[in-house]
Amino acid sequence: AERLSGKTILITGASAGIGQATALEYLEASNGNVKLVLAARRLEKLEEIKEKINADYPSAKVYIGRLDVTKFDEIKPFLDNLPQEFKDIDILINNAGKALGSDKVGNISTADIEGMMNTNVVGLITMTQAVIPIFKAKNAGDIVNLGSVAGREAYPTGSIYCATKHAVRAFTQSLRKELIDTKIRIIEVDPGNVETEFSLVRYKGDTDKAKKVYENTEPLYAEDVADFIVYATSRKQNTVVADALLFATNQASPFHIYRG
Ligand code: 8X3
Repeated sequence: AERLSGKTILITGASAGIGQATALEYLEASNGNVKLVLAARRLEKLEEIKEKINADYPSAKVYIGRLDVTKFDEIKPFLDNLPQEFKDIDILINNAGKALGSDKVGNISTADIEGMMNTNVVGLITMTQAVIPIFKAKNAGDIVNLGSVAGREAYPTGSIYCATKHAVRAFTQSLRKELIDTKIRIIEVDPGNVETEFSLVRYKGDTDKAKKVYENTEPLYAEDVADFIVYATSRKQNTVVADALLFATNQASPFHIYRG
């Protein structure tokens, strides 16, 4: 879309899944006419993605950088140290996030609790706080926060993950209200099941358990969510897709999934 032309887009968790797919979708939608800042912990993965992008879209400008959003002190320096031509961010995709484990309350490890809280909540908040001054200075910019159906409906064995996504939702709503007198758009995208590394991470490498989540379903894929994110951020400036719940056609809640 023409509205995306020349935009600088920062994506966290860009090495895989929805983050990676969103990077590629922006390139496709703009014919390579965007500047991408791809941040993730796995720099090797980002290097592969950059190579592929350089081959497919020679005109595209891509900056990759190692960033762990749970290293809160590194977020602001990451932005400050961006090459000049990537500094003026127009769209922030707060995508980095994860579920860790499926234990019931009483058995959840502190490491898992902190892993989810620090990534999904504190990391997202810290990144947002770091980018907001850039947006306020030009009275423009889009923030897309990746929530989840888990931020609307809490389910057993997901207490912490659900709590983090409810937190994302509350933070997002407050932020949108605070920015009511600006042109900054705050967008929340809440997917249901999406077949990515998500379940493999949740079940800590148990491929059988991870596969079962999507078995006999037609799930959403990362590309489908990416397609929607690009749609949401390329609406006319007077329109904000404030809030969207995104399901595969055969899903209606965390536990209403048709398995034909
Ligand atoms: C991921 C979807 O249903 O596992 O956010 O919470 S679910």
